Amino acid sequence: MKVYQTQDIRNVNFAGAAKSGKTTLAEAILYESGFINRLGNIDDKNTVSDYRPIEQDKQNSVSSTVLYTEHKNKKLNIIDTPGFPDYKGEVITAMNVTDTSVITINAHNGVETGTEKHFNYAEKYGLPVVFVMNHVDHENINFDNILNQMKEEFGDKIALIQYPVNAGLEFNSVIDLLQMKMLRYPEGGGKPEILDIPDEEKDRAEELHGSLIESAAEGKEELMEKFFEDESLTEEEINEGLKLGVKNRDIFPLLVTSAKKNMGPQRVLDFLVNNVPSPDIISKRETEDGQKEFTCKQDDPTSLFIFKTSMEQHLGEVSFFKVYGGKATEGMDLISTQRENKERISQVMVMAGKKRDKVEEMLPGDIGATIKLKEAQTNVTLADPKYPAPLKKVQFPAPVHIVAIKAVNSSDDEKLGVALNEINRIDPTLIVEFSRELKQTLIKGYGELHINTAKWYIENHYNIDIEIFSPKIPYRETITKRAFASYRHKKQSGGAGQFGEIYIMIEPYYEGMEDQKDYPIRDQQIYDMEWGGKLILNNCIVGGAIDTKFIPAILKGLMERMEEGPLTGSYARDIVVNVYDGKMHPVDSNEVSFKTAARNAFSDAFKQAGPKILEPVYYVEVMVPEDKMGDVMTDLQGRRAIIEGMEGEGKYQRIRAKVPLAEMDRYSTALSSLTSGQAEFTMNFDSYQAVPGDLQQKLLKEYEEQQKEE
Ligand SMILES: Nc1nc2c(ncn2[C@@H]2O[C@H](COP(=O)(O)OP(=O)(O)OP(=O)(O)O)[C@@H](O)[C@H]2O)c(=O)[nH]1
Ligand SMILES: [Mg+2]
Repeated sequence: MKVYQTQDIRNVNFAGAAKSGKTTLAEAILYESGFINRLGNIDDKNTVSDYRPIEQDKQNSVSSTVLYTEHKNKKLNIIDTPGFPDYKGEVITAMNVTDTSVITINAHNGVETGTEKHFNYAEKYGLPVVFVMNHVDHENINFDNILNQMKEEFGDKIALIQYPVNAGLEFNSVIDLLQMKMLRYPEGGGKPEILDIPDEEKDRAEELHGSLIESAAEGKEELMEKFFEDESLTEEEINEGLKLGVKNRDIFPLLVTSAKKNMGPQRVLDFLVNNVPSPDIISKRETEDGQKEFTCKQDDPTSLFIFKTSMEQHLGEVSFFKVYGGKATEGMDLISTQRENKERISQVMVMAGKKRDKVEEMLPGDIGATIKLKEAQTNVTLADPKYPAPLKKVQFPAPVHIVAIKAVNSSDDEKLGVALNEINRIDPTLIVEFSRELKQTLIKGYGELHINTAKWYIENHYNIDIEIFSPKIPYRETITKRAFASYRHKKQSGGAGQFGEIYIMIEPYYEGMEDQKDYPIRDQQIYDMEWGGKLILNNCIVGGAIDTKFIPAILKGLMERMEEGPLTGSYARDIVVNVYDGKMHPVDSNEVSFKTAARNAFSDAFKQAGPKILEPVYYVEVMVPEDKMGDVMTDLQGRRAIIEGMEGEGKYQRIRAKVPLAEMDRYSTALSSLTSGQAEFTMNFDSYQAVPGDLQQKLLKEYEEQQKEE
């Protein structure tokens, strides 16, 4: 494969609502540019982009696919992204490493939530946008209606490049406002006949052509002058203005296709190659320390940013990168910023789904892949040893859907661990974590679909039977008032006996509290619990009733109970223990005896000290369209939420609330069905709060029963 100069490269992502036709459009573009000689489609499960078994099974994209082709001596790199909202991590990544976003709109559905969300991402990352109205071959398509919707959503920067003459089942023609011709596609699509605009379309075409010229001229003074003088511009001049307008996000061009019938993709291909900016003009990435901005220059130090990792049959782990500086050459040694270790680029490849080709070298702005890296993962930079600065990582929103997972057969535990690790390498937004506290493996993602994708891989690719269930809640235990207890541990069986006796008074700890005065404190130790809160141990023993050497054993006994709280076995927190008396035996007292005595005295005192179970409460923000607000509020109230406020933001309302974690189980699914996927939410840990009395009773009972079973 030949080496492309930076100015001859175009990097675009295909985004837009689920099923709007991104993969089908990509397929037609690959076909029209001669990259493939047979046009695949979704139904036949033979597209280049949806090549993974899971995608063929589900008939939708699950992961983004990097594609490339050549047209008019330009290299077009496409990242085809999956449209379902749970795969937003893939879209965000693609937006980070491409230079233009092609957003498809399903003419049958109009502007969808997914369209808006992806448009917002493009805005956030400063990417030019090209709209493609696809699916225009459905019955009852009203082009003008959708155009109005689009203008309402995305403003008046939309510039019509084409409009359909006969949208609907008979669709086969568009008026191309750049060429001022009618393009009529033959049965089966492909190359159109180029015809004069029919009389009945002339007025409309002229008017729209005029507006197109005007928007094209707007960005450039010379064009504006020329336009005023001649009242027109040539196709070349319009393209020049469009290019500038597109790059500056002043113009969002709109093209029209039926990707499935291959009517229109060829013009999209032409348009992209001619009108969207090359990486030298627009592509940039800062180093993490902000010291340097890489702008795809060859005389910069080599800097390859790994944005994606995939597992491929026969190849193993493949790392996709974008060259932000210098160039990538086969056999070069670079520094991986992950651990500042050496990584060799054994091969430089270009990939399009399963197809691949080798390249000798790759210049800045281009997108390629390599294999056999030792350990470098997604979001790592492979850099020139002389300038080993990591580039800024792609930032993902925090996961909001958490489940617990386990292998049905414990003999599969290790295999499951390997599988989960690989899944996380491929999709860094699926976070896997073993909770020591809950003794559960947790997977965190963006929603049920996201988790089910992992499940599919584990069951079908790794062949492991698994169970997915709601995770336990990390409750805490504490006390609300003083209590006394004593415990005598005494054992005489055969040889050496055991004896330890202890008297304690416990009290709730709170920030800024004063030490109790009833028992003079001889020594105080303060421990910060790993899980939050404190344990304070006051040694108030007088007259050597218990030898100081037994204090560590007492502490150990207390800690064991802090770790496994007396009420429900959850972590305990914020407790002051005053040890004020005890007894020893000259021969039988030892560490075990005092540890046991401390454990039991602590448990007894705890249960009398107005014990409370605390639950984690999260700060939740929901963005919801105004008309769905009532339903979402009612639902939140049913989840014991405390609403803290709401504010309007455009046509959305932002609801701020505090909600117990126990009530947030599968909230993403509930919210999505309440609002037809139009709402979004974030959640972050806020604090621990006492659970209501009835819930406490229920939890106590559950624990009691569980103890009986064990
Ligand atoms: N009638 C018609 N069907 C289309 C058109 N484009 C795509 N389709 C069909 O619509 C469905 C979705 O197409 P895809 O190409 O998978 O859409 P996508 O946007 O890649 O979907 P996701 O990746 O899942 O978001 C498939 O069944 C396609 O065959 C079109 O222009 N007209
Ligand atoms: Mg797709």
